[in-house]
Amino acid sequence: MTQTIDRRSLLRAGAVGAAGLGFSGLFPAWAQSGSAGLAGSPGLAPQMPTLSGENIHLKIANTPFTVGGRTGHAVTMNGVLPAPLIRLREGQNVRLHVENTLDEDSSIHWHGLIVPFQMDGVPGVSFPGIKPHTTFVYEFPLLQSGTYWYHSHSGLQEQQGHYGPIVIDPAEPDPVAYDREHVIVLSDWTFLHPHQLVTKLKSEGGYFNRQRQTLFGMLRGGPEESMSASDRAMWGKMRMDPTDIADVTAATYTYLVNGHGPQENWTGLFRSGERVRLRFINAATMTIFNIRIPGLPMTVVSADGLNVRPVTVDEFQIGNAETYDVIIQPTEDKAFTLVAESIDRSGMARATLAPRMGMTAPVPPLRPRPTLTMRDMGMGSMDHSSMAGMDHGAMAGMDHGGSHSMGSMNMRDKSLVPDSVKVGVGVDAIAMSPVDRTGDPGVGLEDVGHKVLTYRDLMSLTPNPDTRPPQRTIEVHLTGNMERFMWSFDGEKFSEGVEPIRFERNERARVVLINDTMMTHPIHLHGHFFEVVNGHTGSYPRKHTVNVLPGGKVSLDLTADAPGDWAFHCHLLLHMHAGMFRVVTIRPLEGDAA
Ligand SMILES: [Cu+2]
Repeated sequence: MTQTIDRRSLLRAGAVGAAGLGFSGLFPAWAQSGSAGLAGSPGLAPQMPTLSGENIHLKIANTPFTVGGRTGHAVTMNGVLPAPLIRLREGQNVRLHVENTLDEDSSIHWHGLIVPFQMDGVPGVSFPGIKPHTTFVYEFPLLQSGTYWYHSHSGLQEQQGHYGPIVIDPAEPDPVAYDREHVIVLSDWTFLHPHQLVTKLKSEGGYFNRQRQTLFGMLRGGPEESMSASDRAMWGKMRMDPTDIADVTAATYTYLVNGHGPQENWTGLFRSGERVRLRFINAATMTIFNIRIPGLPMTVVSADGLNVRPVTVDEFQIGNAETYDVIIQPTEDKAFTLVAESIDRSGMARATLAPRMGMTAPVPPLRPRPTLTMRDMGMGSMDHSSMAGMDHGAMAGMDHGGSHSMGSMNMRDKSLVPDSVKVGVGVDAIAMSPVDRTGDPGVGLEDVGHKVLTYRDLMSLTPNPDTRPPQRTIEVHLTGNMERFMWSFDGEKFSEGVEPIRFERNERARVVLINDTMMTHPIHLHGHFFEVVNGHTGSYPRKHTVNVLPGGKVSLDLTADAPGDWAFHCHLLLHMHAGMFRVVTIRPLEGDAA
């Protein structure tokens, strides 16, 4: 029911946007933001505050933040949300003076930047953090170019607005031609204190999932109606919930584009015929987005900051902390709506691309909510008929008898669990036959009737720098207990005593991530780019963050060339906070005896 109300109010917001053109003076100033792009143009300021040069000053502070007519408490940098755009040039040096005016520790991590580990900004791993009312100076050379971002790695500050974009211009001529560019920072805002989010999720894993399937819902209708009788019976038998796609939903979140809610309708300007570069950054803490611009194809030209061979799509899914640059070329004098639907389709971020301020395009309604499939449950290689024929006891040795809540399975037959996975209350399932899903477009996008990007579509524009085959393979299981909101690697949540994952310096290793849960986890390794093994040997896309689909496995080839201690974690903030985190240790350090 809540969902119906949310959807209606969103539609209403869209209608106001469309009808309100003539009297935009009625909107408060914050509702009228528009931009000519990063370069600006006469009469219109550049898109957002921009910091450049060798010395950059950032001040972390408590500030009010207003969206949808309501004001809440944010943690910002230089008083704005998102934080200022930091625009630098490949090959330069930068000193970033970060003043923490909070009464608690803070930090900044430069997401995707290749820096000495002491500059990586993860408290307790790479440095002690920035103490209250002190300044820390980060200093490093810029060894790369592209679209990146920065955010707090302390507590849950990122949820409170502590994030901003980074653009690094290439030293050599840019292989991507464009006439204009916009940065598109996507995020999720809540007026709840993030600790309240955690408390609610701990008390009931599906707290914010207002869309959960119930037996009543099944009878009443909804997407389950399109499921076969055997599917329905199977879901029921397993007491699992095929609509459990996101932990935190539009029930509490307002989805933002450049700090603007759907009603504020941030607008990016273009002139008809221009090639416009959109630099998408998913800075959300708990939201994976599906991006489309109805009526405009998008040509993906870079992923996680690095150039890829251009590939044209109608839609793409962007995990937390991923970035994609796309080129659009609108040839008509009309407005387009930029739609960023949350993966569970409980809500959307919305913006407008238009030749002039005040123009809008129709806002499409949220599409029907997706449901999980057998592949999402880690039964990808079993065909449907064999599933349907399975009896309860044979179901992968899991005992559902003692479970009364949906979405939970109790592990019984431990012989089926890999030795590396610690069995306990924190693990409610193991994917019995995980499959390579790099050719899949993402949960809910299998059947949308147009071209959706997959990882298999991505090929590095330049040959992979290290073509050595991996010397060894390690497996890391992504594990959890959804109902109890417990998240971990290999069944073990992070704590001081947990062993780091160790690599020899310059070792070439294959890391296989196996997702035993029914959620998509965007997994991030600091200090490195790894190759996503997707069939294009020698031209694998090199990324810092990879979405691992439910029941899926992804192989990453890693050259462990950055000595030091690095964070390795799920970029869903509350999953990381719950323990889906490890330290990766690469030795020897500079100066260590051989
Ligand atoms: Cu996760």
